[in-house]
Amino acid sequence: MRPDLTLPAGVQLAYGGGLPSLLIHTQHSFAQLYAHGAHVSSWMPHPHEMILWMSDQSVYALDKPLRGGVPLIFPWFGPRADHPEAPSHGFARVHSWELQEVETADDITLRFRLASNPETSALWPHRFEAQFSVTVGVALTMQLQVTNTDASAWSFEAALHTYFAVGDVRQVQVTGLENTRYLDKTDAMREKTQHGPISITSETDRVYLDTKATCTLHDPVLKRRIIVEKSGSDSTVVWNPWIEKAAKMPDFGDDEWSQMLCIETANVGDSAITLEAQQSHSMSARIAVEAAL
Ligand code: TA6
Repeated sequence: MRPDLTLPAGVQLAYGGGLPSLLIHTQHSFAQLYAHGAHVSSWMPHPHEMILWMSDQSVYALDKPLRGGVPLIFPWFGPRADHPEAPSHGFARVHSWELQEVETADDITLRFRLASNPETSALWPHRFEAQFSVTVGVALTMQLQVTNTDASAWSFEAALHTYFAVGDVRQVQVTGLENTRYLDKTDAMREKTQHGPISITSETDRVYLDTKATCTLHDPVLKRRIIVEKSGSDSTVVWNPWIEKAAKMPDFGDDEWSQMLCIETANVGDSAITLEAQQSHSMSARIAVEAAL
């Protein structure tokens, strides 16, 4: 946190579970965020239950990402090509971001910053500045802005790797990606086309291509629809590990797979972003919830 920053009403520092966090209370909702990874771990708009899913097995340590909420993926997605030693999904989610500003109105907006430093440069030899802003209110809005502060162009991938809480993943549907091409990571990255709404009947790991679409997660068990609008993003990733994969992850409870689904606002693969020197790019997601009785 910036040393001269004072926290306004509605924002409290909390200690517990291994890492300091910020508890955000507005008239419309509650959220919890960590400076570690600028990680939103919880969001609950009244009168709904928690919208984001967190594993009961998540680790809360500076060298590990939290399991659940909204991991910030930057500057690469997945394993880094030709760098098996590099952390999966980049370093942003395991770095401490500095809380720069808190703005309170009806909603509360928090702005975090991460800039290149010797640690990041050892992993990725480019100078950058990343700003992540979160607005907590009736909706949850998140924006990742990346600036190339270097002297030459470079490319990056990014994702808001959002874990949504669901009543039973086998009963949900996702609409908005009909007729969209995707790479199926469970089938040797074969390119396929989405026919009809997405249902989850086995391990699902798909990168939907060239899409700016709003997605809706229909949850008949929790009787709600979660709407994910986005801008500055041309990829959407949909992921559920299912039974076997979940059992193999130490920070993921064996029976938790049916309680979550990731719908990730992203720019990955062919949608990676190239920035010229001093150029910036913003990607944002707006999450809203409707009762669906
Ligand atoms: O976004 C889906 C994915 O790339 C899956 O392949 C799976 O690896 C998931 O991310 C979680 O990755 P993590 O490194 O957080 O365990």
